[in-house]
Amino acid sequence: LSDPLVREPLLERLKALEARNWTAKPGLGKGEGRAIVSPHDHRITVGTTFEATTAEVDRMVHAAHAAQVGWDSLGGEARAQLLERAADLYEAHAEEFFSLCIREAGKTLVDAVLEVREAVDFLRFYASEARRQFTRPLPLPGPTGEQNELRLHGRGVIASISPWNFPLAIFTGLMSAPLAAGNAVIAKPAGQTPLIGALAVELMHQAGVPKDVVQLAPGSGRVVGGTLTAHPLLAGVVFTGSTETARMINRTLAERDGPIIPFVAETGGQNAMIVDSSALPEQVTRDVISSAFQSAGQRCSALRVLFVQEDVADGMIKMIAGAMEALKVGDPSDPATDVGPVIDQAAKKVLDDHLKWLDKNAKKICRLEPPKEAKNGCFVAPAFYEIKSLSQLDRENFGAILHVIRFAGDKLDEVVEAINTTGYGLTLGLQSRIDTVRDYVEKHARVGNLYVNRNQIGAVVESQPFGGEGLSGTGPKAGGPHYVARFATERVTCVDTTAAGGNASLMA
Ligand code: UN1
Repeated sequence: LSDPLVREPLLERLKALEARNWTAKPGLGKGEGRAIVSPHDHRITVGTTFEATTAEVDRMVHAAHAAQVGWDSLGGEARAQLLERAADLYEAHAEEFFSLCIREAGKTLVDAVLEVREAVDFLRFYASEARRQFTRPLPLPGPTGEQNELRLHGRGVIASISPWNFPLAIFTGLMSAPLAAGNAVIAKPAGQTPLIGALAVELMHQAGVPKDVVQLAPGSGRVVGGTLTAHPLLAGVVFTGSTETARMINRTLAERDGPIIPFVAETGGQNAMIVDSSALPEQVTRDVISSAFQSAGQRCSALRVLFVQEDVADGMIKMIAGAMEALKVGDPSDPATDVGPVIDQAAKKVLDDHLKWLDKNAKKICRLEPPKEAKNGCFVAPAFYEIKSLSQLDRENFGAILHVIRFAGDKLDEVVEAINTTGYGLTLGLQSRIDTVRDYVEKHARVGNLYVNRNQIGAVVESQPFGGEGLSGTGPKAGGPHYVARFATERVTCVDTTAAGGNASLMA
């Protein structure tokens, strides 16, 4: 993108795509229409979504249930090939996805490119997992004359409930892992970003995944999410979003009729970075800026609380504040923009309220100005405040607000304990050149992803399986070796291969 020969023609093609009017419709039926507007400028309408009603969701689950056995019996190899074909189609339609990521979700161009890359990685990786675990039975030990085998099968219909902050990547991950395992999927995109989800599902169908096997269910959490999770035919739920919504889903699952089913949730975080006096200041500055402010801080992996050893704190804080001043906040379709809008007015209000609280209870270090066009959009410019202790923050603040706390060099154990005490356990950054410090943090910090001497966002599928523990989610890790099997049921077949069959042993 830094090469004008690549960037300029791409920007022209993206400009041309702005004329498109997009639609998201439930898999079956019509539902009710609602306009989707751009978070950076509410005067721009990106398209229309038709929300699924309770009756439509019910019909979709029944159709998916009827189609699932056929999908499961295709086997891992055939499903892998279809997911790989979908990955090719995603790549062929990458620019439409860029355009939608920018306009519907307010992503910067760089984030839009990363988003499509990650979605394609999920499709290819879960395809390879279908091949690895779902094509041959696993032979199990046993005495001579007995053959034992374990096979993985899809469980049935899985509800895939995904967030707006990765409207393509996470949407695709949560849809394709259960598909790889032989399930039918009802994919509920976030209320803010159904148009991206609609294009994704359309490409799945074009790739050859049957229409009833993967269906789009746009709509509200209450109507679509509520009906899906309470449905007696449902065989599992996979969810990424807030910890509160995960609790609500858990309650619905506990009270519903029907089988006991798995719930895979990836939720919030209160992510910290620990910087000691052996860290390299330039590197810390670069990594803090991207961890805290890229994607306008709207990543569950993002850095919220920076712990800096007091001996180096003044210098570090100054360098970070200086680097913040260089960030450009504004229109996400401008390739020079570093920080775009937040997703909607409700998100902005929560962050603005937190900033008001910080103005009263913390020390302001740096706060950028929102851009001129802010009045038509949802902007919360990056902010940096010093607080006294982590216990002052009672919840995750999902935006570009960074807090810093100083700690004494001999109090590393207390810092790690404070981080564990939040109950969240998603990402943790550590900037230190001291091996014993790293060993200590690795042993004691209860987090899912520890990043040492680098930024703490942008987990790569397969190389850095992603997900937390405690209030941050159930696991297994997305993009990791245990994820797809979580959506499968295990069946063991035991065959007596002696001539006499099973009765011989009864008579002996
Ligand atoms: C999320 O924001 O919900 O590592 C999780 C990363 C992303 C985080 C996704 N994969 O930054």
